[in-house]
Amino acid sequence: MLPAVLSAAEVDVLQRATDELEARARDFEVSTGLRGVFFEVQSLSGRKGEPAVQPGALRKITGPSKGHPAFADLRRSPALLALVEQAGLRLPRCVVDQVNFKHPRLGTGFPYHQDASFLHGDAMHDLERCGGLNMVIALDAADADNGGFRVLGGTHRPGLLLNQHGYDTSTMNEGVFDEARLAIPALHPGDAVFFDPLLAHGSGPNRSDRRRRLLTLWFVGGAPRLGLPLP
Ligand SMILES: O=C(O)CCC(=O)C(=O)O
Repeated sequence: MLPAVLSAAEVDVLQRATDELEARARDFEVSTGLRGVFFEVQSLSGRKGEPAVQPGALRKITGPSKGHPAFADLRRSPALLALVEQAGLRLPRCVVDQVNFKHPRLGTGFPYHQDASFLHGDAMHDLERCGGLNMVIALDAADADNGGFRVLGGTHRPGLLLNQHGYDTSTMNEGVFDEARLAIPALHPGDAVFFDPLLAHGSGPNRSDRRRRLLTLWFVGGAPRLGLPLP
């Protein structure tokens, strides 16, 4: 865990950018893609593919960098990339960016999973070849009560569990990974958790009256291939 990876001013910019993207989805009743950004709605159960619990209630935005310059700037932020390099990943490039929402009393959990199982193509190839590092950054204070980020210590060691797709997102995927070393770090806005793409993690429901928004950024190592544009 790294405290204050983003300053209060940077958090403020990203909170406003999140509000702007959220406003674009205010009438959405089902998950919808819009100009390269995917807005996944929050259903009552937490299952994907079900209607929004109320119009505009979101669970996740995938690719906010395609919809707002503040996220595009974050993705290629020299300060952030330098931290990732210091953590041991050479020539990092960001391959995934997302914002996850947990609305007060409505936000459901994210089942335990390993992010690496959701990479493919060039990104997966570079992960296998050069390694990777994933990061979450809190946009709101997060703790066990409002669905704070949970990690399952040591679960990266046995490697990638196959066939993780298609799990029921209304569950926590209990019993799949070793939960003996569960940790729920209390995060302030701007604090980050860096973790191995093989480390199983997730989060519980928001049982509080406080909202909880979390950025996720996935990096893989290795210079971009010659002739291919930077993502
Ligand atoms: O938002 C969270 O608490 C969990 C995020 C997560 O596990 C993910 O997006 O892969």
